[in-house]
Amino acid sequence: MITLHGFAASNYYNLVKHVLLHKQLPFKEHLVYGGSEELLAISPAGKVPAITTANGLNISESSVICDFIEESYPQTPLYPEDAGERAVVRQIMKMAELYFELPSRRFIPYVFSGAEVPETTKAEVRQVLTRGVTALGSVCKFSPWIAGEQFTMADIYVYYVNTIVSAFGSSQLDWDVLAQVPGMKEWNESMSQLAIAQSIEADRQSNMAEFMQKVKAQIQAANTK
Ligand SMILES: N[C@@H](CCC(=O)N[C@@H](CS)C(=O)NCC(=O)O)C(=O)O
Repeated sequence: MITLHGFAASNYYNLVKHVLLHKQLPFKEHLVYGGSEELLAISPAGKVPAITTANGLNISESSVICDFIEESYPQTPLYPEDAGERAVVRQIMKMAELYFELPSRRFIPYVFSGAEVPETTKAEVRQVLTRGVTALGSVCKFSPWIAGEQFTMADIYVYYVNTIVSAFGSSQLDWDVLAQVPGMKEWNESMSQLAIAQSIEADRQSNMAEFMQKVKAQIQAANTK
């Protein structure tokens, strides 16, 4: 059986969990936070999520885990059969990671430490997000799913990326980023209604207080060094 390592407040953790639930694969959850030796032993970069496969192999990096799950458990496929269509799905995922997720994450250290975000950082993030808006606006179809008629890995991936983009877009940039991509808000709303998304959201909320305590403890430890 697969073990999923990490914590439910993580959007990356949640996207992998959504894939496992969508494919109805049995898995165990192992609660482990960033910055721990325990996590480093499983995930070489100390990042959440990681999985341990049924054969005992540890794998990290969300998109790599998604591909491993799809290749090992092809039932209820999440990628199209056609190589070109698969590339389009992966292109959407990569664009969401590079131009939506990663720039939005630049706010996290400031938000957690309570520091003011410099205007230069805000401008840089806005510039990369603008690239993402243009790119995703051009490749996403929302008819009804993000890459077209088939529900794919990109639907799951981008939905969890968007949790970060909308939270920080509104709180730090006063900008409704998702509204800039025609059709994205409506699609995002349909994704949020899925039973799997709702159960993952409930788990996320249950984990938030403990996760924030861990973050505060890490900041205090770093400040007293
Ligand atoms: N590239 C990684 C990023 C994962 C990531 O940034 N996870 C966060 C939690 S949402 C994390 O582990 N943060 C702890 C840290 O950066 O030390 C992936 O795609 O899985």
